[in-house]
Amino acid sequence: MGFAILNGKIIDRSEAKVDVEDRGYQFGDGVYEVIRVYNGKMFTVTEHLHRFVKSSDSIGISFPFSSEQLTSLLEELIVKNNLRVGIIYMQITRGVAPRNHAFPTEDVIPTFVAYTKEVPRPAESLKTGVKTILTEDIRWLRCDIKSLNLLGNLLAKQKAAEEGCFEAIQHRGEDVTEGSSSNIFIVKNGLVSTHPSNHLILKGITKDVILQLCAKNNIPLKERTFSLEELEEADEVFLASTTSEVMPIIEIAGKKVMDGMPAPVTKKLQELFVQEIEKQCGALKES
Ligand code: DCS
Repeated sequence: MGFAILNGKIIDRSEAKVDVEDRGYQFGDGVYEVIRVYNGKMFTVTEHLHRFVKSSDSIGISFPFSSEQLTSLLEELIVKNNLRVGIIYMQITRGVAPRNHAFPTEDVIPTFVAYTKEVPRPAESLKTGVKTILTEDIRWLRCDIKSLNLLGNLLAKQKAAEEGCFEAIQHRGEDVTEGSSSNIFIVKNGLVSTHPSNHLILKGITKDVILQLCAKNNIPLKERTFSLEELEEADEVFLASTTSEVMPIIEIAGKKVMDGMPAPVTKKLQELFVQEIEKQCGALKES
């Protein structure tokens, strides 16, 4: 099982226990992050920690570490767990207090937990692409906070799983927002479009890397809301997330995207994304 971090200490993972009155357990009163690890090195760690602190601040949990402290703790955890390719999952909750919806009035120590998991790169799906469904976005209006409350996302992903699909593309009425655990991009006549980073979606770190790669490589990109009709008529569609990287979408609600094969702009961005990983984490093994 390896080791985990509980409130700043690295301990045996089997000893990392949560109180029944932890507010994360009872209310989902907390925030989380997932960081990719390649070759034992964290990818875009600064960006993830920045978003973690921002999510935490936005619900009034004061972050108990400096970014430098947390980075070195996470590095230590990777070494102790001998993690090469995988993820770090971490979360912070408001802490343990007698159950009451309102925040505790006395000082409560937030509960911080982190652990690692081996997760290979999804080599096969990156090559062939994945299938998706469409579902109404029923989530709250602060999707920019990486909250532990994921019920809307879970119901969407479960619906996808039941239909043998990898992801659910959510929409509010006619407007496409994002996947249940990813950001969604379309390509039409060479222009890449993705939902603006506002309260309706999570500002993905992978999305931000793609935005920078497009800017640097003269690939036209616009952050704008696009419709279900535009999604249906797109030349290419792909999703982006920490675990899935730049993942081609080849089918939506039973209909093929063009000829149902990963297409040139998506493939170009996959190539540029791998170069970015290799810049930060060293060469990736051919899989
Ligand atoms: N949108 C939602 C709702 C997400 O949950 C995620 C990632 C993203 C977008 C993409 O963000 P990143 O590019 O920063 O990963 N969700 C994480 C998760 O829950 N597991 O892995 C990634």
